Amino acid sequence: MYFETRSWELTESIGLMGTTMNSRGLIGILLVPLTMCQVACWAAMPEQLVVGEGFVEPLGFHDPTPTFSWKLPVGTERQTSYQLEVRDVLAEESVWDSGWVDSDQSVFVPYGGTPLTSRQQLRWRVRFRDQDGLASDWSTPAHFEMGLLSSEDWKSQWIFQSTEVDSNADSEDERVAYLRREFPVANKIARARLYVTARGLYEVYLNGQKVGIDAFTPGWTSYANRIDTQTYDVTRQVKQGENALGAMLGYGWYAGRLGWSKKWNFYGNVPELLLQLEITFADGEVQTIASDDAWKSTLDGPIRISSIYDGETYDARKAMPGWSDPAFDDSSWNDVATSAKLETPMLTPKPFAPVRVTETLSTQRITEPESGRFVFDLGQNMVGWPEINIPVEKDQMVTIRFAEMLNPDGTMYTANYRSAKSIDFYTAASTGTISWKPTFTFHGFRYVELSGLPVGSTPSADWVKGLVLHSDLKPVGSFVSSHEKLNQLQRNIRWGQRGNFLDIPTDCPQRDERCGWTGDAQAFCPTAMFNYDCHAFWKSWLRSMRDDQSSDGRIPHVIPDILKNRGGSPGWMDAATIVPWQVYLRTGDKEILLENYDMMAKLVGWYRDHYADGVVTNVAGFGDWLQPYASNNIGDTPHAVLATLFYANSVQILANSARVLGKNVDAEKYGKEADAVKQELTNHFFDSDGKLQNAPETQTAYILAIAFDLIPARRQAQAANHLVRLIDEADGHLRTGFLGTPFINQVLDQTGHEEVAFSVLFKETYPSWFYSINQGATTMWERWNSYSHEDGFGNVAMNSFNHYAYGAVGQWMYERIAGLSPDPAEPGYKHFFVRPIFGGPLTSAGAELETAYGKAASEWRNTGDKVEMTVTVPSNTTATVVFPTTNITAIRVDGIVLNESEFADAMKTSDAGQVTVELACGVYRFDLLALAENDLQ
Ligand code: RAM
Repeated sequence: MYFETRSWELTESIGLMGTTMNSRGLIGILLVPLTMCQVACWAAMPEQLVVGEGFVEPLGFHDPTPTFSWKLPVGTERQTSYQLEVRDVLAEESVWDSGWVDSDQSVFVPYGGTPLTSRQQLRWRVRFRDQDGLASDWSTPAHFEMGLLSSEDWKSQWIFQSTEVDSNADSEDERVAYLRREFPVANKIARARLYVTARGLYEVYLNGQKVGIDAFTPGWTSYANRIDTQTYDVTRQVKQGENALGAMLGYGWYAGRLGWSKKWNFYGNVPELLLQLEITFADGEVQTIASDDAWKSTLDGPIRISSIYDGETYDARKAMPGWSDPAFDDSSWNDVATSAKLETPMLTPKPFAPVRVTETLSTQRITEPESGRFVFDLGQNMVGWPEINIPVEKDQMVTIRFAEMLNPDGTMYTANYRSAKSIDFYTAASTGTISWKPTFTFHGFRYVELSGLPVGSTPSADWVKGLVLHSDLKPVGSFVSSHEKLNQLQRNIRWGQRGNFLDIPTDCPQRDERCGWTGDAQAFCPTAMFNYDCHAFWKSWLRSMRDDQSSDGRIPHVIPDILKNRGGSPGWMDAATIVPWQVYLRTGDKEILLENYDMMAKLVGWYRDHYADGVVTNVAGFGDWLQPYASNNIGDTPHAVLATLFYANSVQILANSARVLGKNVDAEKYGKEADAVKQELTNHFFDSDGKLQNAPETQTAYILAIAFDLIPARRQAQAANHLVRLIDEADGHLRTGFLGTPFINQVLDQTGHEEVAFSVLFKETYPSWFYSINQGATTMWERWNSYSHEDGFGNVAMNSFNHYAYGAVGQWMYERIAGLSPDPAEPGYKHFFVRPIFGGPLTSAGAELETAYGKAASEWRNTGDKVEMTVTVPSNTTATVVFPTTNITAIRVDGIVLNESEFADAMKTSDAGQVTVELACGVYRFDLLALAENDLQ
């Protein structure tokens, strides 16, 4: 019976392939290997089932009304209907059956059953009908399990070590607390779940073994409003008989030093733990071990101090072997203090991936610039921990220092950490070899310096490794070209993202800052979405933004807000509109607009209250931050200009969001407001020649007015000419800061100045992307000249070597150099554009993106007599290829002129006269024969 079913499936698959091949006209040579694979292993069922924002079989899921997404098998053109079933595993009953639904929607399909409840275990499966009406088999089922969805689920108490009872504690120290309790388990265990969180940072141990592989849990949210919780399956770690739970508590972002002044440490004074271990026995009985007054604690463990900024001090002589095993003697430990009130209104499962070690870097080079101080070069500026394996001498303290750069004499350059000490200390209990890494601190570094080693030690490369830490997001995109420096730029952008996506999007990861700066985040968001799947990451951060929005509508400068100054900086505050819109555009998830809609409207309201006759007034902020050659940090573009341009952009995004959400009255109202502001600002700030008036001319003012589409088309063309003039006057260089830089290439390109766009990007001299690379950058820098061979280090007051903001150019590299961009009309790559430009010194470029539907890709290669283009369109999507030419006869598909090929009907001409072709899923190869100058567009 089984065999018969399979063979029936296979015949159908092969038949299906035959039809789809013909109807899609794929290029034979590329299709052959694909087809062979499909005959051998293809099963016509949906694959890669995920819940919510890309969660694969999550444990401790957060959303009681999730969405479901699946991919169609390669070779299926499109879905015409689907059926989805969700079952409760323990109750063995269906909780939702969608029935057959006529729809091509295969991503973010909303759950239609009764809201899911805490601890519920679910299994779901889906099937679909394809373009020919053929039904697939059911998918392999996927599981997920809910976490504790409400604060009400917690029967535990917050527990902590009060510093008053411990003479070892100094009030200035961020002393790590160790907590423990033992418990017997009498029956046979069916399953065990650990639900846990902290005000501060925690690591939990069960019977001597760390639970999970996550770091920096529970992460950083607006703690007064929400604290995330974790769920772990500990069935295998709990045993019948005696057990012990242990926890370490670090001060972290909650109680530790934050910001460049002690006064901003306001969340709480000491870290606290909340924990609930639920053991279900074979007979269904549940035993719960909670955090409560049965726990004991001490501050006298080996981690003496651990501070995010300052580093960790470890004294191995204080090690407490077996402290989280049963039968440890804790008689010298204190009773914990408890607080029964949960206080934080929301304790909910963490809605995105935790921080984990994602890569280990090896030492590339060792130097000894000063006697007894060994400097290990990891070859890459990174964020995380050192892992040291070194010889030590009893009672000797090894000092571990970090630096992103070296001074000219080879010593560590640490001045740019400002007040963050960022030093780890290890004191040895006995002579021998040790292996160690810190726990509740992280460092931003390329170099590690060890001193205090046994006299006469000869260092070796395996003494130091770099453990790279960041939110464990799935890499989804890649960009590569024929130009090594452009590829280095792409690597630097990715490293900038990895270094600054440690639970929240930070400005920098190394100095006494490391905050969720909103301006940097909105600038980098589109690029970030190409490199990693950060959909859920942004969603969570936006929740903190909603929590911290001030009542008058302003968005604080940093989220979570530790500055407590309520914000108000144009371009920074607008993260509230730009980030939700960009995430929607790139995922198709409408919920992100819905969740943030009120926040957007409140921000727009604030702008409105400060606006009259074409200008937003009474506004301050960071301006066009760090514009080169400006008289101060805020650049030359006045606040009023920036505020007005961002107001117009934000109200337009609000109107667009209202339209997407079907809020038609709002859409019309805000649409009118946007139109009026645009018209008035045009009249106020631009003369009839598109030249700036009532304000100094700056590149950024022109760039933003065009990028946000705020001035009429004719004036945009004129304004672009003025922009090009300003760039000429700057000897072909940018004069833009954090706000203008992200759009400079895009604006030049969209206004017909592609070659200027390329030349700005490929400039080797200051200020430019390649300039930093020429000075040795392995990630993005805060300033183009944070260091230069000629002048040394930049202004130490703000000199980060890991600052992703200027990495925002990655968007243009993906979208235009490689040519892959989403379509706002069918977001999330349901339909997308392939619009490469073959410019600059490049002979090839390409990008791949794993969309929710499957892989989309665009590659081109100029062989001299032709440009070969390869386009990949995933199942259930369509794409429009826009060829950079008006000459149809130059385009060949499989050697045949395009308008004589089977694509003739799918061809169109764009408004600009360029040839376009509409494609269904498949892999396509086009050849563009040598183009005459005047054919190029
Ligand atoms: C700096 C931060 C950040 C920037 C603000 C205005 O301190 O590093 O990048 O957004 O200032």
